[in-house]
Amino acid sequence: MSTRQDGVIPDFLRMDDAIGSDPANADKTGNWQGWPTKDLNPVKLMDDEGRTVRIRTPVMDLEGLITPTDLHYTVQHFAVPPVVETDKWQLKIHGEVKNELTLNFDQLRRFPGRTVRTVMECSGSDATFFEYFKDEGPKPSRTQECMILSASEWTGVPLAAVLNASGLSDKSLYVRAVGNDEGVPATAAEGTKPFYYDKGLPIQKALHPDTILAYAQNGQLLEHLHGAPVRLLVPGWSGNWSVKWLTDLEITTEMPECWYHYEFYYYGNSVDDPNKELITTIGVKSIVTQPNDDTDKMTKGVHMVRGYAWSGAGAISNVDVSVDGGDTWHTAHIEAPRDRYMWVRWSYQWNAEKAGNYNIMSRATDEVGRVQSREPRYNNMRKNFSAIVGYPITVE
Ligand SMILES: Nc1nc2c(c(=O)[nH]1)N[C@H]1C(S)=C(S)[C@@H](COP(=O)(O)O)O[C@H]1N2
Ligand SMILES: [Mo]
Repeated sequence: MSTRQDGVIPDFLRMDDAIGSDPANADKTGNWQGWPTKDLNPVKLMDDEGRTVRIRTPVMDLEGLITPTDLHYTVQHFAVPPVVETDKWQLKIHGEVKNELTLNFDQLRRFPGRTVRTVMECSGSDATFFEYFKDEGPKPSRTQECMILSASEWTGVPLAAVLNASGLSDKSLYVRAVGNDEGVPATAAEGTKPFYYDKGLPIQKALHPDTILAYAQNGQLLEHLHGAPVRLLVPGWSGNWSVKWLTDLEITTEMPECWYHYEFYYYGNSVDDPNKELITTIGVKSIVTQPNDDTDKMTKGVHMVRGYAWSGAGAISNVDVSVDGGDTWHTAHIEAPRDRYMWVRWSYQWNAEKAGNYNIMSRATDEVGRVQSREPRYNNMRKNFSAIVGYPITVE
């Protein structure tokens, strides 16, 4: 990168207008390019070498729709796998196909590209609210804890293009996507052998044009923590389907028995529940970000209530806001665009004229008619909390 040094300005940086900076800036601290933005602090976990291995997103402090990549949450169940150089990477497509394929990075990028903007939510996001709703735990602070929820623009090639090139048959019904990270889950039965993270995507979702093999995020090649060189991206479905560090696509006739299917990311009452349900599409959900969830007092007057709303099943059609704990609801303004997989920002102008106690809530509805629920869908794994949360506020 070229910077101005010792008063020598290379020709390509020269412009006709004056260069320099207002003298007042000399007193200001901070990095020039970033100043004077508010410092955003994701919750982070480091490995022994001081490298970031886990990130939680400060959603309460975000503006706009795209989560900057360094604030985008990360989840991986096993240790972060070794870095694979892009030019050494290979993807094997095998199993129930006419031609088994091995693609390198260049060959993958010869397929026509596609960019998808989507919210990504981990099934474990907001899990502590299940205890809170049962009066078994304190109220979680999304501000303090940050969230396992983000949104990005992902660029890659449709998985369908690669599958079609390998030749599918009537018997090609699932795509088992395998990552390069290996381990044994902490809760696995004794004697469980180490395995690579994998998920078995049904062919219908695999062939959807928005399901992509992504190699870039927010305008840059993927970072290692997000699954470089190439990851699967399954918009609308819970984050755990978007397998990172892809090595293999195994096409199968039967649903493959992936450990994370019915041992971890499922709905049920217990591990032995005979009616366990695989978690796929994410719920319809909204959160209030302003006032943030650590605020309990406000002054009389006009306040903007703001937040995000999203759904895995379709665009958001409606957001309603209540300040009286759900007795009466008011239509919030939804800020464009309303993209199919993205969250929307919404706002509601609240004229808090009278002192007293209030309880702020938001309720999202999506285009297929799903309405955010008051009661959580309880399940023993505490997955996919999406219920309406109330925020008590005293106006003084
Ligand atoms: N290979 C691999 N892919 C994975 C996981 C994993 O443990 N290993 N975790 C999944 C889960 S649970 C989530 S929520 C998303 C998170 O993607 P991100 O870290 O890029 O945000 O990745 C998914 N893909
Ligand atoms: Mo997740």
